[in-house]
Amino acid sequence: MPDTIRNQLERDGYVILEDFLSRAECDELLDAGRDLARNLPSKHQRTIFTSVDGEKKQMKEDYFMKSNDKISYFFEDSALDANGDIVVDPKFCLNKIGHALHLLHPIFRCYTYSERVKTVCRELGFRVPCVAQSMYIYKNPGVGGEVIPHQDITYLHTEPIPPIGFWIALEDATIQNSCLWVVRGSHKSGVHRRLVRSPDKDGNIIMVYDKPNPIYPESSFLPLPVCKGTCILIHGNVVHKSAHNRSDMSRHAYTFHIIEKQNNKYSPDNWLQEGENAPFQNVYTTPQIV
Ligand SMILES: O=C(O)CCC(=O)C(=O)O
Repeated sequence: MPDTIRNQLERDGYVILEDFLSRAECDELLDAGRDLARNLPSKHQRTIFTSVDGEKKQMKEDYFMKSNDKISYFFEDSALDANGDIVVDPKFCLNKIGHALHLLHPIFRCYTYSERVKTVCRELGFRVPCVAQSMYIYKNPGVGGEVIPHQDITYLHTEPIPPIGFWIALEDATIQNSCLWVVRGSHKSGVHRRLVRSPDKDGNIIMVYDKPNPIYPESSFLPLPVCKGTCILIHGNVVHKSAHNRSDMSRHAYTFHIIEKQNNKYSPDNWLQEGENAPFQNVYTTPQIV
């Protein structure tokens, strides 16, 4: 069988596309990410994002739930004190920005709806590939928090065709500065857990996990160090993670998720829903705005 990206994704659960962006293109995105980080929200609007023990906390947050159609800022757990004051170098205080960069920011929009993305979607066999969300991930030196092992389908549940993540390294991602780690082939093991809207409509918990996160043996993970400009395609069911960045180098990345809209069910229980201001736009028919 020819080693097409479709076959690789089916076999391994991920695909490494080297030189997806040039160094200059990465620099343009890096500048955009750094520019955004220079305009931090005021003290009372600061929300932490951590995948470790903040899971429940941020799910209650309106700010998180309403970020589907906004450019919202999420801080590192260790960057804020209890009053919301920044206790690290402010240029390193962000965990990520999301989840509508692809709709609202001209530079991120241009790269998300690019010819290269369309080509990959065609090669993967998508019929109506739509962008559901986008994030700029900072993974800043010293403070960049751990991302616990997870499958993206836990958060963006679609059936029968899983979502695909495009994860683009804007800087070299190494073991030292916390590259992605994957469990190769784990996408063949079903959906391990789901984050769903809470049935308790009167309570203040909006989202709940249906089960605890499974324990994945450390030895099953494979590191994916990649050069600046590489795109890693991530199957929605493949287990992946990244460690706390304890190095003195940042590891910025831009990522977005594509879902198939034809003959595929996007769960109404997902935290992120399509809205008037957050349409899931078709990659093939959305023009690239330069
Ligand atoms: O960039 C990272 O460190 C992890 C990103 C990730 O796992 C995700 O977005 O699903």
